[in-house]
Amino acid sequence: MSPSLAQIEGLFDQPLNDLIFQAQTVHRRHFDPNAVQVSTLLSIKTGGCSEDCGYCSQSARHHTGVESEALLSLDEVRQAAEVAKAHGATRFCMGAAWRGPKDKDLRPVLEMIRAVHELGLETCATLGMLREGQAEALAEAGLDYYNHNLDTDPEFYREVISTHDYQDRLDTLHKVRRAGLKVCCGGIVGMGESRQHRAGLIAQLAALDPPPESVPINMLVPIPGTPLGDDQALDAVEFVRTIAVARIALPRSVVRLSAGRNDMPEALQALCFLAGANSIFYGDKLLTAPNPETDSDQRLFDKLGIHAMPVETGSERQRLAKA
Ligand code: SAM
Ligand code: DTB
Ligand code: SF4
Repeated sequence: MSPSLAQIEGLFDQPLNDLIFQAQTVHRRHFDPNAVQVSTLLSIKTGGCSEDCGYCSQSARHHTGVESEALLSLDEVRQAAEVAKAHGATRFCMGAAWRGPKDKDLRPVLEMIRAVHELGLETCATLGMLREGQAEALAEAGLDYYNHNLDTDPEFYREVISTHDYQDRLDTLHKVRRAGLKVCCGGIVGMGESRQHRAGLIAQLAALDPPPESVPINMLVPIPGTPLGDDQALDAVEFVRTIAVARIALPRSVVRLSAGRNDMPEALQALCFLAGANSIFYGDKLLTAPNPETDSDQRLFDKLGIHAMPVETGSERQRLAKA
C-alpha cells in the first residue's frame, strides 16, 4: 500500500539526520549507492506553447524572450544524441513545448525516437498530453520512457496552471502505462507551495499504480517574465528533505535531482545524493535554462566516487523486481 499523506508529512517533520539515515537505508536496499543515472535533455520544439504554466519560459502567454521555433530536423536530433552518448549519457530525453502533439506533429518525432534508439541510447520524450493511440505509436517506435509531471499537489496545481487540469495529467499517465511505456513523473518545488503541498505531490506520485520508474524533482528555475519569476528560492535543507522523502516513499524509483542544479553548490548536490537522489540531467542546457558543464559534473562525480548507472538489462530488471 502506498504511504498516506499523514505518513509522508510525518517523514518531512523528522529531524534531518534521522530522515537522511532512513533514506540512505532504503536507498541501499534497492540501489547501488554510488551509481547515478545520466540523462541528456534536448528541446526539439522550443517556445510558443499555448499553455499558461506559471513557471515556464516557453508559454506564449509570458514575455520571457524565448521565441517560438520550428521542430528540429532529424539530423540535428541525431547529432545531439551522438554527442550526448560520447559524453557518457545513457538516456536521451526529447522535449517539446506543446499542450500535446497533433498526429501530424508526432510523425517526425517517431523518426527521431527510432534514430536515437538505433544509437543504443535509452529514449524518453515529453510532448504534453497524449491522444488515443499516440502512446502506442511512441512505444512502437522504440520509446522507453514518457515524461509527464504531476508537478505539484492537486490543490496547488490550479494556482499555477489554468489551461489544463490535474485529471488531464493523470489521464495521459494512464495512456502511457497502458501502452507499456515506462513512466517518468515528478514535479517542481520552490513555487511558493507549502510543505503540505510538497507532501501532497509525493503522495500522488507514490499512489500511481505502479509507481513511476523515474521521478524528477525539479527546483524551480525562476524565469524573468513568468508569474513565478520573482519567487524566493526554496530553503536548501527543505529541498534535501523533499528528495529524502521521495526516496523513502518511492523506494524502487530512480529519483532525479533535476532542474536547478546550476544554482546549487557541490556540497548541496552531494547532500541530495546522500538523501537518495540517483539521477541527473547531464549537459550544459536543460530545455531553455542552463545546467552545469559536463566537465564540472565529471569532476563532481570523481570527487564523490560516483559512477554512471549502467542501463538495466531485462534480467537485471527481473532480479530487482523480485528483490
Ligand atoms: N510541454 C510538456 C509538458 O508540459 O509536459 C513537456 C515539457 S515541460 C517544459 C516539462 C517539465 O519541465 C514541466 O512539467 C516542469 O516540471 C519542468 N519545468 C518547466 N519549467 C521549469 C522551470 N522553470 N523550473 C523547473 N522546472 C521546470
Ligand atoms: C523534468 O522534470 N525536468 C525537465 C524535463 N523533465 C523535461 C525540464 C526542466 C526544464 C527547466 C527549465 C528550462 O530549461 O526551461
Ligand atoms: Fe507548455 Fe509544457 Fe511549458 Fe506548460 S510546461 S507552458 S505545457 S511547455
